[in-house]
Amino acid sequence: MALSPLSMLVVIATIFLPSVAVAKEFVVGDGHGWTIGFDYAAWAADKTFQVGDVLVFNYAVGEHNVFKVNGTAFQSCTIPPASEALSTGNDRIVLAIPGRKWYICGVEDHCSAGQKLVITVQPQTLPPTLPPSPTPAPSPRQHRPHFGRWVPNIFH
Ligand SMILES: *[C@@H]1O[C@H](CO)[C@@H](O)[C@H](O)[C@H]1NC(C)=O
Ligand SMILES: [Cu+2]
Repeated sequence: MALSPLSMLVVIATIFLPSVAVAKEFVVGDGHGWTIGFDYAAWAADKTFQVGDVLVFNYAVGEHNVFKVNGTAFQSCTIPPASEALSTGNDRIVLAIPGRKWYICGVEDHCSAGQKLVITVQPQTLPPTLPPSPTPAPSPRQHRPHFGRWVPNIFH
């Protein structure tokens, strides 16, 4: 039985799809959002964060904000300059690099009151299975042969 081009596409997609890591979106605090009086350590405890996933911080504009800080500032609740704050009320952070990531609220004493989140971002566990795109070695520019002997440079 011959497969139509469309069927082939479906077959190929079916083979490759399960191996493509699907980026997840994490709404920090779920329905509670980014606020005080919520246990973000417990929230994060049962979750696995991977490169490519997205954190979404939801809060009323002006009531909170988001600073990405290092572990030291996280522990001591040292608030960075206001210019570094995310403050849209719907801040999306793409987790691009594996490792530990720390986020705090810089409004009043919210950080000390527990409005802080630390997560560990895992590298993508599933390596891409798509064949690597060929990277042809740069070929030196060839002199164009005379009429009748022209060969495309790309085949050299
Ligand atoms: C952590 O961040 C603070 C404030 O931004 C900075 O002063 C300090 O040097 C940083 N510490 C490390 C270990 O990077
Ligand atoms: Cu806050």
